[in-house]
Amino acid sequence: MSNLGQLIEIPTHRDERGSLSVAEIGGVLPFVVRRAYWIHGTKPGVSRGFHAHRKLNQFCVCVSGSARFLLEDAKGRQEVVLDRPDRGLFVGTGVWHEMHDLTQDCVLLVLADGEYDESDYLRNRKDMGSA
Ligand code: T46
Repeated sequence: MSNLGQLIEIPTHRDERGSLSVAEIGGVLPFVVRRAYWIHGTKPGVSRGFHAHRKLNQFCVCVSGSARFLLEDAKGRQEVVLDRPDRGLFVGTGVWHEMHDLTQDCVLLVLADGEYDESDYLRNRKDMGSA
């Protein structure tokens, strides 16, 4: 199977109060974070994404609920379900990604290594080779 998105266990401190997960440089974060955004309140049956990025790298965590990622590049496809706040998915440049089956309680946190830039989006699968 193709390994387009890297699943990463996030160090988590668990005690009698609950849990605290940490993503930091030198730990699980492979880049300096320049932007954070989160997707929530997704309507039932709605899918999102459907693009790749030319330069952007991202680290995605479902801090609540779950979502199914479909990842694709010229070499293959991979499906990943994110359903734990202590596990992240690294999605690098040039990887087509779609998010499906977001639960109503899904809060999908995304940490990115760049600011928002519409020109970084590849929205046609046929342009994937040019990333
Ligand atoms: C991605 C997946 C995982 C901004 O103005 N600033 C931002 O930083 C972002 C991320 C979005 N927007 C605006 C652009 C659109 O008008 O928010 C609106 C919704 O964004 P979009 O349709 O791109 O959302 P998704 O869920 O399809 O994709 C998002 C990210 O845009 C994308 O980079 O990799 O989540």
